[in-house]
Amino acid sequence: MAKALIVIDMQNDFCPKGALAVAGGDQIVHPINALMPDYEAVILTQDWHPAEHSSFADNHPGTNPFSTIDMPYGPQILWPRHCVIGSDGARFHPDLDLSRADLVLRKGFRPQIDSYSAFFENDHATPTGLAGYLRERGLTELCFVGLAHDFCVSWSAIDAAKLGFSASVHEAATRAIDLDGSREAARRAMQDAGVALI
Ligand code: VGL
Ligand code: ZN
Repeated sequence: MAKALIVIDMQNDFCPKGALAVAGGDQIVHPINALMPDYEAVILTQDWHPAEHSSFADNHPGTNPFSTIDMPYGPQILWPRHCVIGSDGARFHPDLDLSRADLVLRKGFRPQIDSYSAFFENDHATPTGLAGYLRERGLTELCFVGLAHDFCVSWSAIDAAKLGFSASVHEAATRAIDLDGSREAARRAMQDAGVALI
């Protein structure tokens, strides 16, 4: 049983001064680097949106960031424009140790659908391919860290548990957006799904 550390979206736009800054997002970079040697594999995800992405509020005239719209796949929170393909905001935090990353998985690149989870787009059906990669390598114990606790980290960890992986979240190496109590809701949903919070 091999263990993988899955580092979610440690990108400039989710760190202070970024377009969708998560409070304290930069404080977890060094703790994440320090965890890497304890794992057989390190995988990084990168939020990676085209300019016309449907999760950006400014692509829906008359809407405001952090409001919710109905998309064919369900409700979608509209975000400030962030992690645009090729932009500085989409780059990894400069202090993140990239040298041990076996795989960089990009997600959210289809204009018409968002992808919080590292495993599925927000329709909960379109796979990213990560589950197959992990299974082929025998990586069955997954620990999730990174940003944001209550969106991409929790959605990824819950999908991992549903797919039959052993899933944990190292909470000290995450930070939350915390929109309308979303941090506590995410903690409960993870516990209900069998994700270990450590
Ligand atoms: C994320 C909102 C929009 C995240 C990504 O990484 O948690 N949140 N895109
Ligand atoms: Zn995004």
